[in-house]
Parts: sequence; structure tokens; C-alpha cells
Amino acid sequence: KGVDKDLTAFITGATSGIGRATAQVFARQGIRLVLCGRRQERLENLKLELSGFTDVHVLQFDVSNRDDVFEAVNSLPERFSEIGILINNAGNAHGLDPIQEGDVDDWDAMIDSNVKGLLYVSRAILPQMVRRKRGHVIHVGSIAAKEVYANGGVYCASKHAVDAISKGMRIDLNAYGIRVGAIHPGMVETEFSRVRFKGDTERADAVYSGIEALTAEDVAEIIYFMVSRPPHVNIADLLVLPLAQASASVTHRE
Ligand code: 8X3
Repeated sequence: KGVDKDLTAFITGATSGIGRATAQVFARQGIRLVLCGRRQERLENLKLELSGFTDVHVLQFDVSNRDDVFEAVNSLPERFSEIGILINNAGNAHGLDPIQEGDVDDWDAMIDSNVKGLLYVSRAILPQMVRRKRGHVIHVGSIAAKEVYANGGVYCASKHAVDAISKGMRIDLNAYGIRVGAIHPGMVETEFSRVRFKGDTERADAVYSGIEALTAEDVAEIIYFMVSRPPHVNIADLLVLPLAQASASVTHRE
């Protein structure tokens, strides 16, 4: 039972939010970590914070840069090179606009990281799991993978793609003993809304006002639960909401 400590967990988007919380929970369980992100200083700080618990290697790259993804994965020192767990977490929302007014740069950014980046990282890592006939991939989707809401069409499309990729991956890897699952959180209070609204903190804070949103730790603990099931148990698909949220657009505010 528990997690195989010979292998390494590879977490994208580890410098903030759900990715960072997952790194913290995994570290406390003694799971060896490869932490990936775009921001070197944050990566170094996280490595300092977690090195007391486990071995940590950091990789600075942007998942949407195809060459950098493959180069980073190929650069792993031997001790960290056998990936047992891949947490495809990196992703963001940019803007919340009606489709006819959408910023095309925002669309590119969301599709490049949430969809293409996730594919690049998966393509770089899956062959070794297939060879070993062992591994576990978890995608961090969103309620936006299951529902579409006003002004969020492109973000929702990118997360629907994550859902489809997760399902397709489970089928293609079925013969190789690799577990594939997705967790789809609703409202989680992280830097998510600040990024979506480009630093407009008032607008970002309003998203969570009067609501006890999920915390990144809430989601990270569930991700650890998913990876620590006995090997024959695959949690394939999980929608996780705060109590105050009934659907993508129905929330109860105090
Ligand atoms: C983040 C949650 O509701 O803004 O993926 O889509 S939501």
C-alpha cells in the first residue's frame, strides 16, 4: 500500500496553487520530487523548503515551449529520471470575455499551456512508463472540463480537451498497467483569478467573496489519496467542489 518510493513524482506548475500544495503534501510523504515551473526563484525557494523532507530536483521551463519540455525531461539526473507519477497540473485562465471580443493572445496562451503543454510533457514522459509497464498520470482539469459558462468558452474548451486527453490516454495505456485519472476542481482560492483578470485583485477577490472556496491543500490531499490507492485501484474522474458551489455558475454566497 502507499506510494512506491523508488520512483519520482514529476509535477508541472509546481510554483503556485494546486501544484505547489501537491509538492508539499508529497514531500511530507517522502516522495522524491521533480518540480517544474517557469519561475526559477520560486522553484529554488520550494526546493529549500522541501529538501528537509525528500530529494527535490527543479526544472525551469515553460510547458508550452516544445523543445524546452523535451530538453528538460531528458536532462534529469539518473536519480530522478524514473518517473512513477506525473501530475499534469500546469495551466491557467487568461481573460473572461464574450467570444466575439476575445483576446486572441489569451486564447493562444490557454491552448498552448493547458492543452499543448500538457501533451508535450506527457509525450516526453509516457514512453518510459510504457517500457516499465508502471506509472500513474493525474490531470488537473476543472469543472470547466465538464461545463461551459458565460465568457469562458475558450478556457472551458481547453479543459474539455484535458478531459478528452485523459480519457484517451487511459484507453491507449490500458494494456500497460498505467493508471490515468483526472481531478476536476471547482472554485479553489489560488492565484488563478488574479492571473485570469491580469492582476486586477478587486475583480479576483470578488470571485471568492462570501464563499468558502476550496484551498489548494484540499485538492492536493485528494491527489495524494488518488496516488496512494492500492495499484489495482484507479480513480478515473473526480469532480470536487466547495460546499457553496453547486455548478460552474450556481454558487451560494453568504
Ligand atoms: C477553475 C474553476 O470555475 O473558474 O478552473 O472554471 S472555474
